[in-house]
Amino acid sequence: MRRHHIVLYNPRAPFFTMPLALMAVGSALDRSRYEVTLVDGRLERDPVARVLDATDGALCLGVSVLTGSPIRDALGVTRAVRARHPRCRIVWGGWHPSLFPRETLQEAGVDAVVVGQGEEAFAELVERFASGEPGRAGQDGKDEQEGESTRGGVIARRPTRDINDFPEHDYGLIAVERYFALKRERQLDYITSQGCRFRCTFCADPTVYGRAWFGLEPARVATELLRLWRRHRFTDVGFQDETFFTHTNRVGAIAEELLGRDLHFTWMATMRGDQGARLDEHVLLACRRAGLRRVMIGLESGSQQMLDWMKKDLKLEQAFVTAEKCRRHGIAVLFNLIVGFPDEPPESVAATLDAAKALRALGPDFQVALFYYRPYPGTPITDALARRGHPLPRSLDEWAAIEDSTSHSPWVDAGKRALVDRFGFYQRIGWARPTPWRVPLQAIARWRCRRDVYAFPIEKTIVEWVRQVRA
Ligand code: B12
Ligand code: SF4
Repeated sequence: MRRHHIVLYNPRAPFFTMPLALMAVGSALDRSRYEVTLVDGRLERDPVARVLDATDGALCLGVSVLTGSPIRDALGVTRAVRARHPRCRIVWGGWHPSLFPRETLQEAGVDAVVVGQGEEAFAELVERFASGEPGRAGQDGKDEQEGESTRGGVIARRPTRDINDFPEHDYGLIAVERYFALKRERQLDYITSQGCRFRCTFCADPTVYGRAWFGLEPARVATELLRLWRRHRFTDVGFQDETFFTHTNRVGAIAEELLGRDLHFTWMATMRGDQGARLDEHVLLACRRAGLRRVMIGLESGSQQMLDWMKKDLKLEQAFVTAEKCRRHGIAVLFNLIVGFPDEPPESVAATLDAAKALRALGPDFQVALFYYRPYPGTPITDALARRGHPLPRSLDEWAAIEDSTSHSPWVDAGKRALVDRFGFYQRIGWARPTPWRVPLQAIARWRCRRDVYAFPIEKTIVEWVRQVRA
């Protein structure tokens, strides 16, 4: 029997994390009936040409779309395929279409949107396309009405299921070695859970997954990683979960399973500031022995008032307890911080920079990354902004441009932006691992940070100039 061809497209993005979402939906298709090709825009010189070629005669193109610049790329590919291959059904899934299904269907090329978890919904859609049931494109585009859409097209949504019910992700869908080369390390990306139990008001996860959480069985994680390691010989794993450390017992069991299989690679995972503080010492030790080298913590703010406002549900002290515990066990930490929340007072920004300094001073293994707040959709903060009349993007094209300018986050004035940018530079240099050329600069950088003196940033200008000349 001839297999139908399904093409999956991952838009261009700044990093080379493996396209786990499309691997998940592609792996859930019946491969005896469907041939799956995954195209990643980040790996292609001309993504549109590559997708046009791949979709020639294909039944369906599935596109994974995050808010921001990936939308622009997704639109380009979608419009080109719609024009060249009008019979190929086009389905958008992922975070942005999940939050704006109806608006996404306004785009003429999109025939269907999958909201939330994609495995089951996409498999069902594809079955329907294959059998010619509703959702089938005519020569001139959409010709069927169904689901909740008002303009034609389908909105497919299935109750979130336990991810243990789904098949193993097929890494054969991607050119694993190319990702290793682009990342400049043999790091495999892997995900052990979906959803999050918390309720931070700047984050879309509670909206998309309704605070549900499902985690793979520890034995399955270790078995799959062992199989993957035999095939790909990676040296590190990046666990891309929202919060890997959600359940202490499960994390401990994963560590024990890895140790039991004598797996020798390091790994990094996401953690909340409070989770580390609560984590039993023996579990953290087991993780360390099993290869844990670094955790990434979204601390967001150094102001307790701000943390309470965004319902982060953690005490600042807990983040410091976590940091100290990690230091004792030789585990590096990257803290992500955000400034410029709506109406954030200057004292709160100052408190965040102070927390960043204190954490950074723990040693070169303790890094901080500072981001500016942006009103991403599907979050209570953004909804509140809309209610008070703050202008927000309205179309796909406008959401695509949200990262292009500062106009969507006007709560940081030019002065504060300069302060944060300069602080970011000096803290990076000041507490980085010393090298002969860095040492004199480090003394100045630390002095500046300690005293909050960032005027006339001549060292910053010189370093940036040298970097530019070298590039
Ligand atoms: C890896 C990652 C990235 C990578 C993208 C890698 C890639 N594939 O291109 C990078 C680092 C580039 C990235 C960027 C951004 N990211 Co990001 N990222 C993640 C992360 C950690 C993992 C994504 C993943 O692979 N998950 C595993 C898969 C299996 O789950 P999934 O993505 O939810 O996919 C399921 C469904 O969504 C659906 N689905 C997804 N795609 C498709 C496609 C089709 C056709 C179908 C049918 C279904 C479907 O089915 C999948 C299986 O159930 C998530 C957090 C998380 N753990 O999910 C954040 C997350 C997706 N990112 C987020 C954000 C905010 C961003 C940024 C907008 C901003 C930022 N500063 O990080 C930028 C995007 C803009 C840009 N310029 O690229 C938000 C999403 C918000 C949103 N509205 O898009 C998340 C959820 C983090 C969070 N909690 O806020 N990110
Ligand atoms: S920011 Fe992290 S902890 Fe908070 S709701 Fe989102 S995924 Fe969960």
